[in-house]
Amino acid sequence: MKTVFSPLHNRRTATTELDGGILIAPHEKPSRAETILGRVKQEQLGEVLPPREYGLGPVLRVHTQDYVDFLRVSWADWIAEGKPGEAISAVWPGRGMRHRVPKDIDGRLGYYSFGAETSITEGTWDAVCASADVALTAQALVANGESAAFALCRPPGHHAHADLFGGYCFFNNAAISAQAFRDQGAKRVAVLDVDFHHGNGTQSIFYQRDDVMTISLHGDPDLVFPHFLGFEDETGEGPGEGFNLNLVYPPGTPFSVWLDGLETACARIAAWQPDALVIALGVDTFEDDPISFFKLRSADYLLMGERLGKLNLPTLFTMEGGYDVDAIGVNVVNVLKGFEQAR
Ligand code: OKS
Ligand code: MG
Ligand code: ZN
Repeated sequence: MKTVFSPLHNRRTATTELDGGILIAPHEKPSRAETILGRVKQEQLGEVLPPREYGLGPVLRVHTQDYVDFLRVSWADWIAEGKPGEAISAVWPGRGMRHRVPKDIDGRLGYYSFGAETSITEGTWDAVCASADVALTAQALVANGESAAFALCRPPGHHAHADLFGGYCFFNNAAISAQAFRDQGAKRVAVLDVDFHHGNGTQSIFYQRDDVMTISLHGDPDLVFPHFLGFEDETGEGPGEGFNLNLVYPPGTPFSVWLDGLETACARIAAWQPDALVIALGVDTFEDDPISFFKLRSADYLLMGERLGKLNLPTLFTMEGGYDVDAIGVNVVNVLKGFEQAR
């Protein structure tokens, strides 16, 4: 399987994440991508390619123009106001307040985000654009006949809505890619999110549509991020009714239990016979992940990949979460190797 990777991910080097009332060094850090790349090479998974540049056209198929414009200028606007730290929102439009875009940067940061853990920094825009290019380049490989490809995206994307950033995500690389498959003629596309967290952005973007099915397995949002979306009674809306599936699990969930959910997800996908599959691949389901509560072990990722491979669909993997950097390379590449073994 080919991997697409851009060194421009390094333009995102945030130094602050608001966590537990203090600013910590972000969990979502450059060494994550470098470690995965190292393991891809060590295991000789396949060729590593740089991305092509696609510009904002495919991004604007799922994100709003005003949101994209905001992201492009947010750092410059923050600096122009003479702010001393990284750009972090401290205010949001609460219940009963107006949902309109304010002029000042503090107001716009709140309007376009849903959390304070994700700071905007000098190179963030460059890295975000490169991450989407990585996804689109890998998507094109699959659209042009490769059986599968790995988009080593950083920053990740699955939490980003059409006009919201948060959860370390800015552009929703999985959603952008799913839409690209549609725009290139695929009739039905499934997005399966195996990251520990709910893929709230992806769900939201396709919630009213019957051409892109979204499924996510994740930790119970009653207990964990993103807190306000991802419950099992969210099944889609209007024409999208029945095209969203959330599979929610409690703290301590082992692979044996999680695999039941994957089986349910795979059965639903297989029955629908999509033309393409996008896997939002996070490995923060790992037992030693610092921010999550599932108990998957490194060997389990081989079996996960094997089950995904058995779907026998043209498959794009987009990299999402996973924060135990010591294990992230092994776990990610285990999924991809298991997948290939099943083909
Ligand atoms: C806040 C924790 C924020 C968690 C963000 C989750 C990022 C992630 N203290 N998404 O898949 O891994
Ligand atoms: Mg998930
Ligand atoms: Zn995650």
